[in-house]
Amino acid sequence: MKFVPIAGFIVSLMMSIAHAETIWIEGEKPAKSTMNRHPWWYDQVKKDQLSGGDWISNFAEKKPAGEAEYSVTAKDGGKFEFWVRANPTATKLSFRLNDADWKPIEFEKNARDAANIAGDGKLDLRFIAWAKVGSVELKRGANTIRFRMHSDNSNHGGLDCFVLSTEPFTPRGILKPGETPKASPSFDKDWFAFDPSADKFGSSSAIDLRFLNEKVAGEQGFIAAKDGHFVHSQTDEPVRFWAVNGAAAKSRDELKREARQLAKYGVNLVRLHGPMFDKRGEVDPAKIQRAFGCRNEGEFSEWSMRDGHSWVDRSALRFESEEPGKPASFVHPAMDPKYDNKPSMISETTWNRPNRHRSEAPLYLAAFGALQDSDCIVHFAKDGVDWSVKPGYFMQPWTLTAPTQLGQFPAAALIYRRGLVKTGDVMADVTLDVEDLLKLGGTPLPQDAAFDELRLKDVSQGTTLKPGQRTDPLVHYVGRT
Ligand SMILES: [Ca+2]
Repeated sequence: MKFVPIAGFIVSLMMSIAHAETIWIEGEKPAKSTMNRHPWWYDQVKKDQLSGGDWISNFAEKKPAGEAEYSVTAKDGGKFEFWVRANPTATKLSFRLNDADWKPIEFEKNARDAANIAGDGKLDLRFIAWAKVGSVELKRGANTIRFRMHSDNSNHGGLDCFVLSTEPFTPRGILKPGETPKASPSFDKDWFAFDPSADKFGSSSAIDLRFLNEKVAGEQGFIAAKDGHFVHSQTDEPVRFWAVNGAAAKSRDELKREARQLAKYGVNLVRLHGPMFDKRGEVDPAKIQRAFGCRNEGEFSEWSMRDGHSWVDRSALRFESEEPGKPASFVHPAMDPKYDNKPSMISETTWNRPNRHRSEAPLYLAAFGALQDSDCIVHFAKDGVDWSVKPGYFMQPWTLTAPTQLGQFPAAALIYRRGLVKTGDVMADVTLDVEDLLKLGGTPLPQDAAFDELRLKDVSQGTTLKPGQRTDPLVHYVGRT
């Protein structure tokens, strides 16, 4: 009898191995098709950016919607994640599984990993993106999937491939699960592609910090301010917040996955970027629902490098000046004074890309945040759920889901939240006159770093303090202020 549990375990293991199945089908290989390709424009795309070197497309002004049918064989049948790689731009694409009704595929909320594939590089309709269609039930053996392209403009559309998988699938361009990208020949031999497979959030992970958070946020009551810190109001237990601006997910499914990812990496607060209240200042539940359920406005901006902007590699650890060769600049957003014994929060900060020193950020903020006893540090910005250089179509300066940032979060969050760097003594205690402050009279503490170009516009000119009146800015690196 004592062998039974082991045998049972082996059988269940075998079943789970047998069940894992990923089916990848090329759009350009249908069993039947009524698509009309547009030979000299719409179908002129960069074939090397398409799986299998081609897609199936439809663009025909006076013809009915294009349809293509595919045979799909599932070894065991059951529940599959369903993904398509298709043109997301002003398209209408529907699918029909076996004898079920036609269903539209939602690209607006779900498009991921988007790329312009126009052969001539023009910004027109010719794009490609992955989208998770949802979860479907496949029969054991033969199934049929049909796609219909019925866009308002000439029924246009393009389908590169589609995937059905019993395991979590992460889109990575034309790479199939388990495939590695070709290393660029210019790469040093010590470099390797950072390309982890989809996270299954298994219990064997050594870096999972989910246990640091409550089971459900608010279990120990609302967060309150007490003795200069945040506490759980029912227990008075102090709490520091390692936070991100986000979240990036646009659908409920994805948000669930992202919330789990954030908890794993040590995050315990998400800052919603935008007003969650109405004109009277009352909380608007619809806005909160939208923010959590589907939309995250303001995250998908374009790469913001304009006339007059420059790019300098600066190490914050060395206080390097904005202008190379100039004296060190002892200002930094991590410098965090506490005011009037209230909890203190750095509401958004990061090391922007491009910058070779970006990997300093998480450990720097964790160590000096803990030393200064900051109560919350919000990292800007969680703009993608998956590891990606470009979470949206454009590259952004602050993408967090990168090895240099989120990749270091487990260690950094632990240092900060657990106080593994000890809180320093009070090094400067400054009494300020409220009237002076209201006149923006400034303080002897260095505040320069708290201003970016947007905030500086609100400050009246001529408030700079004279040399000798300032507290040594390095005070922030030895203790509290
Ligand atoms: Ca293809």
